[in-house]
Amino acid sequence: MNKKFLSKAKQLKPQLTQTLVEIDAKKTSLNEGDSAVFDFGNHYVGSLTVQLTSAGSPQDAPALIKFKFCEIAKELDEDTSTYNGWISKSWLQEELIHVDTLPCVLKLKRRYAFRYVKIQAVGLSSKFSIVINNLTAETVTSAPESIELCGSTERESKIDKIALRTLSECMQYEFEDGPKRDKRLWLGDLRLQALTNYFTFKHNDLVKRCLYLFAGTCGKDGELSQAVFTKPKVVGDDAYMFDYSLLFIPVLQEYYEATGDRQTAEELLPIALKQLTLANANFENNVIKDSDRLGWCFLDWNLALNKQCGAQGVYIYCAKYAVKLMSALGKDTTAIENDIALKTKGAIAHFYDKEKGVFVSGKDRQVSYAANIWMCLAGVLSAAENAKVLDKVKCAENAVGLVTPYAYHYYVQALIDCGKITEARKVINNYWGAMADDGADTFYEMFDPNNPDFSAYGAKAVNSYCHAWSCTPSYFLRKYLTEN
Ligand code: RAM
Repeated sequence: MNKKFLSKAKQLKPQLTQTLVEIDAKKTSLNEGDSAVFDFGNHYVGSLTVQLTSAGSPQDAPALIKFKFCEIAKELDEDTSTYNGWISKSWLQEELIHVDTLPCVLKLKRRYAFRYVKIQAVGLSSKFSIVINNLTAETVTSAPESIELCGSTERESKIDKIALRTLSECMQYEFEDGPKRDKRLWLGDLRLQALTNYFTFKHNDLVKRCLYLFAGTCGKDGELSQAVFTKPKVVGDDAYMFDYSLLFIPVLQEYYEATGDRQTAEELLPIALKQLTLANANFENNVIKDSDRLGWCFLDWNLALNKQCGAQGVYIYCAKYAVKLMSALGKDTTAIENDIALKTKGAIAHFYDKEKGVFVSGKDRQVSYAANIWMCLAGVLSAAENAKVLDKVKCAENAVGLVTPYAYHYYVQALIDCGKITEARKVINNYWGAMADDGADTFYEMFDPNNPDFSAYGAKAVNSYCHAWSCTPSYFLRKYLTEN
């Protein structure tokens, strides 16, 4: 723990703006077994207060009431009693509450992410019913209010609106990955949130706070955790991912570019560079070693994906950001540039399949979008060659596809980098547009257009439907796709 860094992070803790959103429940009356759904009309993050009374005879038994909070309408019908996913069912936003005395003002103290609230009278006596008078959500965010929408068509403006809401809902005391789950600061997610933030909310101190939270919690050897917990006290996760640790470098470089805050850049540069040194231990003859360990490197939630080639791409990509940052700070970059040249050579020799015209990964020489995207982003070939690579992947048989907006972000960026602007726009309109067509108020954690029920967790009841890493259309539209 670096106390100095953590005290900086503490000083930057933002105020949350609270807003009350009320629904008149029109005296909805429920007998035992009945339920009612209340629609707040948009996605919110906050707590809930419900005003309840009883009707009929005097209340001769406690009322046992179930609350279910849903981000999207489809979740309302999800049977969670049979949940068998591999992450905890405690993430399901459900409460079973006894109310001994009616009338009462029932405040549910937890913070939820929701648009819909389903209230079910699970246990009452036959002599009385419960009556719901009013629901109030006390919503919270640290995002500054209202940003002008951007987009060259109505559809794009709609995508922008949803993306902005996604980001602002995830802006709390930190940049959270998602307000339903895991409600915490993740490094890979932070990168995309920060990037979009510079073009939208410009809450740059929140990025700074998050940089110091990571820097203040790095392990003894200097490795940055994949995520940081801030409650009950600040602590780094005891898990590390190859790509996430490295992505601290672009986060820092882009922060410096956006703010000119040289002091922070100088102070955190050694930690950023340390990630390269540590990552280097995974290479042999300038080719990254493959690993079977689940979660050693993220890239995407497609569980079939081999990460070897993509990981090397991430390394080179991040090393180039280190060069950019060091050059801006007037430091000598020779050693890193030499390293990049060697790793680039290694990448082409080991992963590039000349015949197929694509990069392949792992001992089975897997062709995947993710591996090729990262090799393009790393720029191991020229932009013109990258354009061909991306075309080839599309035609490749059984190329492993992408299942998260996180991975789709990097796809769009790769397309833009090799000049395929029209195609990049198309991907945004099709992929994020499909979620908009699905009725999204905020964009999802995972979304596979070919398999709407997809969940990497083995059950979609725990999927998050407001996930910040999906907010980047607001970045792309402003930076590349809309004329001022
Ligand atoms: C999910 C988290 C987060 C992401 C990790 C890899 O569990 O919600 O968004 O960074 O996966």
